[in-house]
Amino acid sequence: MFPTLTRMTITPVAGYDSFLLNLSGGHAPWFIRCVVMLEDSAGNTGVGEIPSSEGILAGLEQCRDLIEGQSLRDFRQVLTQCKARLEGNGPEERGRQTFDLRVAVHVLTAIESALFDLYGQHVELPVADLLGRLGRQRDEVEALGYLFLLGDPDKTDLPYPKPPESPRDDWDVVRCQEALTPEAVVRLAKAAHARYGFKDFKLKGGVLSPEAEADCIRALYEAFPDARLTLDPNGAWTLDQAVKALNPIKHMLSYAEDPCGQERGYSGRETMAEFKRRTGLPTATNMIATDFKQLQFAVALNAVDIPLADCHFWTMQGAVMVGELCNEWGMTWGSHSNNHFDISLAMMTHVAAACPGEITAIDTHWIWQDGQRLTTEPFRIKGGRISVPTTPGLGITIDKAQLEAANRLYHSLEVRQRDDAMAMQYLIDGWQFDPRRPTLVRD
Ligand code: GKR
Ligand code: MG
Repeated sequence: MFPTLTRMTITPVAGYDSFLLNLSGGHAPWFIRCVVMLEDSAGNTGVGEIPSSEGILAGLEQCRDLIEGQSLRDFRQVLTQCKARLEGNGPEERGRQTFDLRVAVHVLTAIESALFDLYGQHVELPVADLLGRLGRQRDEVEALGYLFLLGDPDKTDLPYPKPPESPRDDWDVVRCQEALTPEAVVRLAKAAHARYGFKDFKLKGGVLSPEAEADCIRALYEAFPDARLTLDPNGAWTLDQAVKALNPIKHMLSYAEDPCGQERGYSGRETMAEFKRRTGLPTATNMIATDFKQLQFAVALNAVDIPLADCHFWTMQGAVMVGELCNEWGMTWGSHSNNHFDISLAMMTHVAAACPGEITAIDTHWIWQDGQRLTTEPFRIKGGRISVPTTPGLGITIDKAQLEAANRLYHSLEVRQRDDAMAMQYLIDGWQFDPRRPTLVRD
């Protein structure tokens, strides 16, 4: 006997963030997310976490009557109906920011996650065992150390987190301080390695000149010669700039993430294919293969080796489908991330655990949020790995007090959409986003 879905609760939340720089600007001291909780008549609760925006909150509301009152047995039909209703809102585009601005796919993922969590609890299986054709493929998921260049928080009057008076380790200190040089990047990597044991690192680029960012990779390579390294300028560079900056360091990189994008009448998929031909470097993307149609074109052009199929914008089942295709086609699955809480960490872990074949270490921003939590026991990164739980569902329990506090923080702010330009304007007067110009290159 399957329980009935009794109530959906939508809770926008906020957490604190450091002054992380990227092509979109500088992260504000807060990031916002949205938590969806579904209760059923058996007394269980399923959860999902996605980015938040007014469009996303409205999209979730739009699906409420398709969910509440339905049987958990029909959870796939519920998802199909929600998808159809959201598609009725019209086509959407990812946009040119570093982050994905679509509504429908995010909304669907939050509902999907909560439904899989409930279904898993009902049939007493972890979500990883339910996703995809093959179910769980691994008991541990590798994560990479996601490094950023950081702005100086003291150049703003914004409430960025400060190093604690008695820091637990160097990571507690460095994640709150300016980092704009190769030495500072290596210090971040060493501190993250000491706490989390990462074997691989990704540096977010699109901030300094391509050559200055290549120098950061040189320094990382010297410090961690065995790590899989990558650099991600979010398509800011021209094809020629990307080849010039990365060719000399290609032996240090395992792959290049979105090194170039659309230019002079050529699509990003075309320039990435040309980049691969000219450098021989494998490429990864979370910008030019973000749905199945785009993936088809990317594969046809041989533009991408590693689609970073973040479940938040592919759906959990969609991300695993990409993993299955990668496995069949000799490509490598990976996952992108944005700032997130521990519910998303659980979602990404289950998805990665269900992808067959060799996958690359998943992205996670969690190290920047570590210490903040919405669940009673966030998954931990140890030795660069996250254990996949064997408990039913997502294997997490919401900490109601923490959730309420994060919701209060959200309501105390006026932030309703991610905006990285606001903080950047403290560093450069009148700064505006330009998808083709690194954030600190403005002469
Ligand atoms: O958090 O600033 C950031 C990143 O730039 C993020 O917005 C990107 O979506 O992590 C992302 C990426 O790999 O492009
Ligand atoms: Mg990326």
